[in-house]
Amino acid sequence: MADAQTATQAPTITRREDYREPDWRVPEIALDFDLDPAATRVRATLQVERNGVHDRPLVLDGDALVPVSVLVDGVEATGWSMDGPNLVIPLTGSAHRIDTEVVIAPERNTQLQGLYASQGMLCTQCEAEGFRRITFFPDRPDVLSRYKVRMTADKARFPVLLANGDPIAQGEGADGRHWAEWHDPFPKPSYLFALVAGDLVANRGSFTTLSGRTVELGIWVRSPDLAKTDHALHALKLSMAWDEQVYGREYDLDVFNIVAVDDFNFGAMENKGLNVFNSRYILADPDTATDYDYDAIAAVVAHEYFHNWSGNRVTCRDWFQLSLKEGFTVFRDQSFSADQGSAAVKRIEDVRGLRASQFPEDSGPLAHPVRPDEYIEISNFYTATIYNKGAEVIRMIHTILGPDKFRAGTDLYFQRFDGTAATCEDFVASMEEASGADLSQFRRWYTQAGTPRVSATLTQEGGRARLSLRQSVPPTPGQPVKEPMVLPLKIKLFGSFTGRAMCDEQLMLFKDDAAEMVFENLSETPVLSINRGFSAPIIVETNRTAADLAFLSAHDDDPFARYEAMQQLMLDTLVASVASGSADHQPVIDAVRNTLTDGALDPAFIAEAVLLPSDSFIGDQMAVVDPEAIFRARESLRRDLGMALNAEWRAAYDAVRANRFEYSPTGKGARRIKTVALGYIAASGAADAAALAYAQFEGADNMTDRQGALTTLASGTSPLREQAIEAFYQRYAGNGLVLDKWFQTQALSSRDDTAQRVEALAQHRDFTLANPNRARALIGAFAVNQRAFHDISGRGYRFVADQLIALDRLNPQTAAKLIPPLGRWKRFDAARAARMRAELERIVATPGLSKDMFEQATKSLD
Ligand code: 0A1
Ligand code: ZN
Repeated sequence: MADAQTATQAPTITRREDYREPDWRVPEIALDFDLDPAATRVRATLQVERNGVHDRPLVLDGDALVPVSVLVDGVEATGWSMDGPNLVIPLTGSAHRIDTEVVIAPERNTQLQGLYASQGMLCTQCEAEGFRRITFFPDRPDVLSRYKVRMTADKARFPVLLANGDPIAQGEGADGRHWAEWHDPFPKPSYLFALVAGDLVANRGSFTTLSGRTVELGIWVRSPDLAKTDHALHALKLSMAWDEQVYGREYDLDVFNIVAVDDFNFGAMENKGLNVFNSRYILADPDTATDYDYDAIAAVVAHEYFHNWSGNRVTCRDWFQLSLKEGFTVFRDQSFSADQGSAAVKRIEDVRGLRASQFPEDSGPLAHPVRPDEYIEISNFYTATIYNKGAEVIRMIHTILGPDKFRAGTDLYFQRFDGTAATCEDFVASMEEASGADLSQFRRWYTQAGTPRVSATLTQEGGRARLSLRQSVPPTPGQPVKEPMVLPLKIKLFGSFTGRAMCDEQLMLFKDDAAEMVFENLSETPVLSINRGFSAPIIVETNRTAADLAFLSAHDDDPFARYEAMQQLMLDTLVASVASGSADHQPVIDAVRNTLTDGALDPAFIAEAVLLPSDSFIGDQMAVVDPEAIFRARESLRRDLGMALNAEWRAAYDAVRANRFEYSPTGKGARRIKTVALGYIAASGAADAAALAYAQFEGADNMTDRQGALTTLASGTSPLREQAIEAFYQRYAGNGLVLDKWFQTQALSSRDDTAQRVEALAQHRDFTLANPNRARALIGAFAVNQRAFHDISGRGYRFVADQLIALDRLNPQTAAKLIPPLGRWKRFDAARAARMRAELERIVATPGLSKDMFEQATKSLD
């Protein structure tokens, strides 16, 4: 394996402070591909220019490439040498033409970086450092070039040939081969290069831009999938219009193509004019995709499209600046999705996601700042911190500046840095310059890791209330001591008697270790609503009672705060129950009844609000996680909620039971509440629950209802469980994306025997580690099933480690992403911690381990 290294070799650490401008620039590159899965010949012509005055040679990055020929200014070169994987060419002048030729084997590329084969097509993935697996090049984001690409391939196998930019010419060659040429007029870094060759068909559309230009759109898939592309095409058009309206950003080429591929390490990739997508984020029809899938498709299509400006037109100077494009673009796609449906529900989903993935990362061994200081393998830094915390940082700037000044800031940023490779500092400075705000202390959000904690205490004396705040940021690896952060806190008080607001919402910028806020002339006892809308990505502890929380869950006028109050009430109850073996469930039952029967509320919001926090989020609140006690406490509360509100759940269920599928906010809300209600009916132990679930499973006219029913059955003990699992498998045999759901649903089951069943599923004929979606569906899902993974026997740890060691040989990037659950050993009891560490040590000791895995596993042992 190319980037294999043994654990004994010292890893190369790349540091942000070592950044230096490139020695050579490459304003032009022409690539000529003779495509063949077994042996693709790549000829590259680079126009190189010396950058500044120096005598350093041209160093071209390579990864597992062997030069067939090297020419300098048209003449066979002799002075070149290899420095490890890289090609070093001494040059005397200030500008030269370099020609290289290599041969690569896409069909043997199991890493899925560079040029690879997937289901009969050839495609590329170059971010972050995949281009060097295709040709020798200064593979760093601050080298921007204009690309001309020519592809030749067998016409029958690869009738469609796509690359970045606009199509220029095409024609027939000899022996059944044909060719096509594409030119991209916009200078771009190599990580945005893409080509695709395959037997594909397109769902075509067009979009007329703000200034009246027509853009031809194409969603390219294999022909059986064509009927599943309308939703993605529609989402693309909505995204193009939204970016014009909200950010004034217009698309710039004549064509915009998206290609769906089945084997893909991440979600999708924003290559200029030629986005390549994991097919799970393109293909949808009601029978095979859930509402969650539909929403995710729209969000990812938007995300990749928005990168055309935030990422492509303005790119990153180096990979430490990754959040410059990712945090900003996630904020943009979140805002887009919020504008398409319920903004409140979207915010709840985003915060739930942040708490499930970023908060644990920020409190564990892999914690790093939004702008990291060093890395061994950059692929390991495509994290929830860079993406989701990065988005929260941009959201806070938006909150502090307000929408108009924020927009003035982004206009300035895009105008000033268009066509360049910029830094996070450039972004923040643009925001300051356009708004007049001082963001100096705010910059700590880019440099300090760890989730800030705020304790908020409200005390009352007569008509006056005093809010006392304290903040702290916990130590993280390499950062033992932290400075106070700027925390934008949205705050409001409500009267506990009338339920009325006692003041307008205040935006407090909390900047010091401690602060106070005084409220005068209060006519009744106030209840505190704080961090409304989740205005800062922090953990807040308050002195609010169960009664205060129940009150807010019914009266707060900010839907997020209302949801949050309910979550906190549930969490306090569950944590008390884990600690003492039981707790008073009545306040939760009353609050849930109140919300569930409030006819003024959006059903989609109700469905979110009445869901209990996950096992792992409950675990995150505890000093030592006890997976069994958490599971018992949660099941007990679920059962009591199910029984006490039996009539209400059934009424909610019956109200939407006969709905026909419609993809709309109302339709989605109805389906969501339906499956949540079904879950509670099953939790109550009702005799008819399995039959009800099976009827929903069988009669469903959409995947949301069908998978929802399967999920309920999969955690139960009814014989209908096996029947449903088998029927689902038969119905969707051959549909890879739906089979992923089949594996995932079983891996997430809360049954006692999940670990055994998952081990058996790993032997199933449809299981393969070669497809990242399939590996994530079984191994990734199982590793976040807190109860099953942390089985005291340690079999869950052993199984995951075995799988990751095997996966690392094929696909280090995907394997390394699945390490974090094992790295959480410090949060568990001594017996579990020892077993988890033992598996990490076994991984580190594996001969030929990739540097991706080496970095994740060794850091996780610290
Ligand atoms: N830039 C993409 C994410 C991405 C990163 C790396 C990849 O391959 C190793 C693929 C995609 C995005 O933000 O969508
Ligand atoms: Zn992105």
